Amino acid sequence: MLMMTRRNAIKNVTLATAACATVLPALAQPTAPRTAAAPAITGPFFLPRLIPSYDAFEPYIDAQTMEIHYLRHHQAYVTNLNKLVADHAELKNKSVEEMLRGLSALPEGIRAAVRNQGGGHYNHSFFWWMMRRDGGGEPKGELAAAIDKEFKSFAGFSAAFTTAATTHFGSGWAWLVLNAKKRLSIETSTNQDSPISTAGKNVVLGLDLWEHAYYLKYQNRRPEYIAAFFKVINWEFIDYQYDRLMKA
Ligand code: MN3
Repeated sequence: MLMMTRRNAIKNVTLATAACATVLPALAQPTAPRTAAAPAITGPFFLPRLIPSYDAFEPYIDAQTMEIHYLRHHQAYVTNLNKLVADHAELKNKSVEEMLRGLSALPEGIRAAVRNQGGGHYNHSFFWWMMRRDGGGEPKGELAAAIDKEFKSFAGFSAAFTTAATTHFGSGWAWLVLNAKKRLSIETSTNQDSPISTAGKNVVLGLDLWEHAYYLKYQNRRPEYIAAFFKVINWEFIDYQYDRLMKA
């Protein structure tokens, strides 16, 4: 477990609520000893406690990658976002989701920084939810029907998602997005750009395509990493997420 005060733990739950718009206690995953202490935590935003253990997704996503990705990369977005908020009163009292949905309303001088650091925090907070130990398989219920309608079959969806993720040039993310008309589509974004910065769009599923997400284990073999991700997808959460967005 991360060494954390009860107060911080409560704040982290609050953050998870803000970042993911939902918390699913039923999906709480088993905990296991972590291999490194958490960094000092300051500021209004915190690393969410969403990873059961760094080796939870072995052998598909290796423990060292998870630890560096979570404690170093995600923490850096959190730290930088906190610096921004400390320096800019107009960001006070906004959730990271509000910032990203309202980028155009922000002063031009800080827009890119919020987009990058806030996007990094939001996307990663979501990403940890999207995976689980013994995950994989296929969605059920309404999402399964919607995927069949849009992509003919789950195989059609996974093939299209894999192609988009494989051919995306450079760093970014691959997404399954629900648009304002409640239709599903696959898209990719560069850097830490989030689909939610486009009006009416919401994220159903996302995959981190930055090399820091896979290079230690897969080096330049991004297609193998994408296939591995499909083995750990937390479809229970994705199904719930889709149902919630459809009712919104
Ligand atoms: Mn990342």
